[in-house]
Amino acid sequence: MESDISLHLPSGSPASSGSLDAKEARDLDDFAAAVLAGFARRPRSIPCRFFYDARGSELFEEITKLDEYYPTRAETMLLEAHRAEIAALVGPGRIVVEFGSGSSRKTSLLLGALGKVPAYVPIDIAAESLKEAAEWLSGQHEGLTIRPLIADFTTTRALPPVARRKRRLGFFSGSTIGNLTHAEAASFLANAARLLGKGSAFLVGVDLKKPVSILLPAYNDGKGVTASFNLNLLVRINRELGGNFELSRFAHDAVYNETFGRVEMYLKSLAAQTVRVQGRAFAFAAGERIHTESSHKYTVAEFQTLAGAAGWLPVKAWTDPERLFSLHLLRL
Ligand code: AVI
Repeated sequence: MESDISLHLPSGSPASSGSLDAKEARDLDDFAAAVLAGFARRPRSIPCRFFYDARGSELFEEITKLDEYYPTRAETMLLEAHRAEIAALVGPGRIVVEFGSGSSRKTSLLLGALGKVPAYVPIDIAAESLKEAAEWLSGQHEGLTIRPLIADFTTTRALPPVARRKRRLGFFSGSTIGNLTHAEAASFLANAARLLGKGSAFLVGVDLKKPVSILLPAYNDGKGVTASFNLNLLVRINRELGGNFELSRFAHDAVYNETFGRVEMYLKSLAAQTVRVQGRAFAFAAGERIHTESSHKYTVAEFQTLAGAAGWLPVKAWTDPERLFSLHLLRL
């Protein structure tokens, strides 16, 4: 039997009407507005969601395979080691709702361990990666009903009808929650509680606080893949917004901010220079930095407190022997 995949768009969403070209135009407007607003502020910034154009997604895939970038490996190992226990704690017959289309490999491990899953609902704003992930998973799990939902998973208000019938298990992997501020993470967890509903469970992968000697190389690797990932934002501005950034005049910078418990990434101007974007001139001082990403790290207790404030009760948290990464099972 083949798997059953059909795309679901939230009713009334702008993406549910109009052509793909109209959607591309909206995405471009969104990018332009975010860059112009981010450059008008101090410190200057570009939201990290714009990393993931086709090239950025490829570079992120490369990052996940780097020796220095431990999170993907550590989380996959935790899932492999504890999937049977997770499945036993979660119980049978749950609809799986994934926030972000995620790494199909990790999702496949979870789906395989859970046995018969009534439906799988991945939620992501990026239609292309959603489609690719759904297609790959349908090849791995015969007969699986897949209902991808094209939506912003931080604010999704309703699930497709198929997901409303049974109890649900949410899945949010890769420590993507770390890319949200504490306030955004709190509001995401509260929204996820509303969306998944009473009786649901939630499996969340969260990167742990650890020595800077391990953290910083993960965001500043020897091969320079993370630097290319960061600088690709400028390539994207040049291509899509008529920018004239000279890549050799900016450098990748990653630092650990002890006060906020997060790795911060920046693009640093190597000289005093003026750059044009969409016909507007922006002067950069030598050494001035554009903030491009924060990646928050949590102790197990810190994350449980954050989740608890949104109504989630801890069931169990697993960590690896080196204490690199944590996997939290929560319930409502
Ligand atoms: C997607 N996210 C969890 C990654 C992280 O570790 O914050 C993005 C990333 N940025 C640089 N390397 C990886």
